[in-house]
Parts: sequence; C-alpha cells; structure tokens
Amino acid sequence: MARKIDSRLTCVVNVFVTWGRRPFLRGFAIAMASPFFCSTVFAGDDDLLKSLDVNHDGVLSLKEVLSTVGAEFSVLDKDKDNSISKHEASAAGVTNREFVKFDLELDDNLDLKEFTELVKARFKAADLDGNQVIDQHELESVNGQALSSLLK
Ligand SMILES: [Ca+2]
Ligand SMILES: [Ca+2]
Ligand SMILES: [Ca+2]
Repeated sequence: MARKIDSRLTCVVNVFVTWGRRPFLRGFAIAMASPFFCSTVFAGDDDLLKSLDVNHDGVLSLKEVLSTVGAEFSVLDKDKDNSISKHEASAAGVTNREFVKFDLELDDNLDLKEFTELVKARFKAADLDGNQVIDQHELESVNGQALSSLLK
C-alpha cells in the first residue's frame, strides 16, 4: 500500500518534471495534468468499490465485502490446500504479527473462517468514522489500502 502511495506521488512529480521543462506548458501542467493524469492511472480503488457495491449506494458494507471473501481466499490459496500458509499470506501483504494473531488454531495456516476474521478486522480498521460502511475516501486511506489488498 505504501508502494502505491509512493508511485502516486512519483506520478505527480514526473508529470511536473516532464511538462515543466517546457515553460509555456508549465502553468497548464501544474493546473491540469497531474490530478487528471494520476487519477486516471490509479483508478483501481474506484473500480473495487464499484465491483463490490452490490446495492449501488456508493459505499461498502461489511456484508458486501464478505461476499467476496470466499473467492479471494481461493485466489490467495495458491497450492489449493484450503488454507492460507504464512507464505501465501505474506504475498497478500499480511504481516507476520497479523498472521499469528488470526491463526487461532495455531496450525500455521489460516482457514476460511480465520481469514474472514482478518478481513473483518481490516474492514473495522478502515472504517475511520465508525459508521459501519467504507466510503471511497476511507478505501484510499492506509487502512483502506490494507483492506483492498486482501480483496483483489
Ligand atoms: Ca453498498
Ligand atoms: Ca494454501
Ligand atoms: Ca465509514
């Protein structure tokens, strides 16, 4: 997630540097190019919200997020043994500390139930204003990125 924020910043900087070399375009570049260009490049989270927003109210409820958990679990379970190993989890950005916390059966694997608890915890962390739904702004926050990294 930090990488993504970095690349977004890099994108803005690149637009400024590239376009800023031509003085007559500098004003245009600063006023117009970076927000439009970079929001186009990084439209992914908007897509995620739209694809999961079943009732089209513009925000994600826990129910909507959990509707994708089974599918996502299968994607992350690369060796198809019906559990997510430490290695598989870390590929999805799950920290060692988180893994240990949610591996309730202490078998060094997350089953679907444990993975669902992890997603629930990240949902709660991403709901910055505590209104039980995730809006676009919350999805773009650091905690929101942590949630979306488990969902795509
Ligand atoms: Ca919704
Ligand atoms: Ca596995
Ligand atoms: Ca919220």
